[in-house]
Amino acid sequence: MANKQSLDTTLSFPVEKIKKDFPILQREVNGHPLVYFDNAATSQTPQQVIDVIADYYQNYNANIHRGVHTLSQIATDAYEQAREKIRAHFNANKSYEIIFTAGTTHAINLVANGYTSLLSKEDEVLVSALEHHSNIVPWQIMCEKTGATLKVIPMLENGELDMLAFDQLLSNKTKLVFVNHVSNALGTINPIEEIIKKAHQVGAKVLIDGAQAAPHIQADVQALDVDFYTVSAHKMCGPTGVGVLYGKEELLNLMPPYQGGGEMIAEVSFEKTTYAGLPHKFEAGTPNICGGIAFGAALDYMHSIGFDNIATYENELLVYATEKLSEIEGTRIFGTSTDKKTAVISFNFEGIHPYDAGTILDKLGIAVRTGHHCAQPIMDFYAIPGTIRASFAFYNTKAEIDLMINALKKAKMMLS
Ligand code: 7TS
Repeated sequence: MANKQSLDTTLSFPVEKIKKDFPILQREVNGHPLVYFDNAATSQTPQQVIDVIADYYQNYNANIHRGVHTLSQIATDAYEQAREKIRAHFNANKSYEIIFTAGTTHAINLVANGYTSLLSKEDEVLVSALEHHSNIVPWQIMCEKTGATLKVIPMLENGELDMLAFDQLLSNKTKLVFVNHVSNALGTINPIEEIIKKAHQVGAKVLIDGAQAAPHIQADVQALDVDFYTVSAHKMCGPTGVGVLYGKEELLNLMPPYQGGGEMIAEVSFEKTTYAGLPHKFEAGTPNICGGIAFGAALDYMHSIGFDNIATYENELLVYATEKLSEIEGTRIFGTSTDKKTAVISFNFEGIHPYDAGTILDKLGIAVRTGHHCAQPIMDFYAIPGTIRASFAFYNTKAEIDLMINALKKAKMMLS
């Protein structure tokens, strides 16, 4: 414990105070204090956000955009205020360029569905080799329907994209490019500024999957000049089941609606239905009202800590964990730079299955993800079945990393 104290107080970042905001981090798992290193799968929720969720259901639960009654108006205002917070956070030009979705997967499917009516069989689209399945499969479905060709931007051994190959793949046939801002399996931060600029030079539009970047990096969609950007609230201290698609107004207007239903129409008759304007055209049905409001609260919480402070502190955790892990014999880390990475380490031990190591860690209260991380093409590239992935958040500590390192040494002894 003396070790823990001295390590944490050497940092100016008030991590011990921040940790207290997260009730779940006070619990034990399998008789050990929880060490939660599965933040890339989902982040934990601070009391400040839990309070907003409880307040919604205790005080103003109502459907939105449709009631004249007081509660409906309060809920509508809170939901639209959350949209405005999200707009400000990503520096979108207009709040109606922020479409509430169920998360990143839903947001990507919305765009893939929209472009199904805009592409033809002469067109090409490019996807990076570093993608989560949710930024691969919707485009495969879109290509099956349109006859457009899906081409892959390859990756390099160090976990970065092959940008020379990207240059060669781009042509005036390229209509769309899909890349994540940060790889969920490796943590690589992709050079999206360059990708967007080059894609625009040939007239292609770019969708950046920001699911893994958003908890660590504040993207400015106007400065990036990105066409579409997607995020999930549950990876940034918000609840599950809500996220956002940012899209440029003219592109959102070009796409037909994804789903039909209530609240997305201007007028309905059996002869002809006309659609509502943005954002409602893409928000059919009762949305996740409480989730949207809580997403706004989660952003407030993260801003109270500061995205720059978060990035600096998490990088310290990444450098520390990488150093400690590298000292264990037989460790192989995938995605090797620490300056172009968020705080994610994917690794293996020679001769040990990731699942077995992950199971022993769990017995010691340490949560990591093992497996292919919904990024099978990356595992195929390295010819491995999967990795052990430790993904850190700003409420994690070096002392917790020490616990993981000791547990890994134990697991290695037991399994080899
Ligand atoms: N894109 C990336 C880059 C992701 O990491 C994930 C989820 C998604 C899309 C899908 O997000 P959802 O909120 O719609 O499910 N990634 C992970 C992960 O790495 N472990 O569990 C989920």
